[in-house]
Amino acid sequence: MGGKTVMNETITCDGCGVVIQTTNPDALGYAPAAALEKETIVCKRCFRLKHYNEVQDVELTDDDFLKILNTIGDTDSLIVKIVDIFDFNGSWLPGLHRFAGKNPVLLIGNKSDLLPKSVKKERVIHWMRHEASQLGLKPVDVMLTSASEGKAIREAADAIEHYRNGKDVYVVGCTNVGKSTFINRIIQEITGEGDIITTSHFPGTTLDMIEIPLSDGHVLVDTPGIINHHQMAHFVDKENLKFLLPKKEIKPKVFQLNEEQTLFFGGLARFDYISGGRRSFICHVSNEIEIHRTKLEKADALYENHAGELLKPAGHSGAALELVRQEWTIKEAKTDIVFSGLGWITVNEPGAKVAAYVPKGAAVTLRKSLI
Ligand SMILES: Nc1nc2c(ncn2[C@@H]2O[C@H](COP(=O)(O)OP(=O)(O)OP(=O)(O)O)[C@@H](O)[C@H]2O)c(=O)[nH]1
Ligand SMILES: [Mg+2]
Repeated sequence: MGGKTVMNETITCDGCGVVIQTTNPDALGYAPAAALEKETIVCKRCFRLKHYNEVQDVELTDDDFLKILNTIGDTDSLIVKIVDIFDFNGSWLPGLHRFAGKNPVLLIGNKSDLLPKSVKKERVIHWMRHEASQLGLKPVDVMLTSASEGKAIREAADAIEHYRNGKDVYVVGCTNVGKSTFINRIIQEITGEGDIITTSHFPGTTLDMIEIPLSDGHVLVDTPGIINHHQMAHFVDKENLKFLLPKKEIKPKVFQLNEEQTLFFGGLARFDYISGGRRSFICHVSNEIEIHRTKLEKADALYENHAGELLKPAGHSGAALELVRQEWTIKEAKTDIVFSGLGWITVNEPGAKVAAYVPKGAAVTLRKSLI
């Protein structure tokens, strides 16, 4: 690990994969000439991310990232697809077959530390396998890890070694699912070296492929995450991302609601309980997001007057978001109403008439309960 990554005489950043240049401090990939003498070379953007948790915007587009990933289809390799178990559908990456080609796929649900401790791991893996098959993917195996806490990393590394059959490995997935954190952990397991690759809660941290040499001359490759514009993270300001992404185990909050009561999730989403008698709703959202209860008849005015203040975070600069409403009568016992990227509400008994509101462009869906 470490050392200069020389490909066609270009030097790339060990943190994000971008090509290093030493001439323009404001352009992508800048590093002062002296930095090239170091064993680990990082660009200015990675340096600032790591030390100040501050992100420099880049001019790379979705197309640039797709172009990078499209080269994987022509390889003979193992694909490790990582999803965020907290935002399974939002981080699913529907177009995988387009760039994975015919290569086998190992599916990993990451961020297991966010699920309540009472949840059985086997159940979640079973649920993931079922969802994957519904979405048209037949993975060679399904695993559940916590890259940040180092849980099941050894098992994942062993599975990768087993399924790669002496080939290269590409780790792919949506932005922010924890690909780089996962690879850092694997490196740590094997070599003992600490965080080499830059990770952050900002979408779009890794900018190009980063090759990690394996013992047999093959490589394990970190890739830039595809940005899913439907994810909640894109509706809030950078400084509010930290409220959105949970860091710790989610504590389910139970609300006993009467008919015609409303819950607000900060200023980002709204849930109306319309009819079905007094009943309980179990909310699984980041502990940092405040849930505010009110009467349905007062909800519109409350949002109009207090989005960004009482109901925060809201949209950019605290502005109210254009929330789009969807209504259902819950038909199945144990249904989750999923606010993509924000969490979900579990409804245990059928018969409730409800409405959910999310920012225009974000997704809200029903699913068989995860927990
Ligand atoms: N709770 C929790 N957070 C995690 C875990 N793994 C990664 N994270 C956090 O998720 C965020 C994104 O992690 P990265 O490793 O940068 O994600 P990535 O998939 O490489 O993102 P891109 O490079 O943008 O594609 C960071 O804030 C990580 O700390 C995990 O297992 N549990
Ligand atoms: Mg990354």
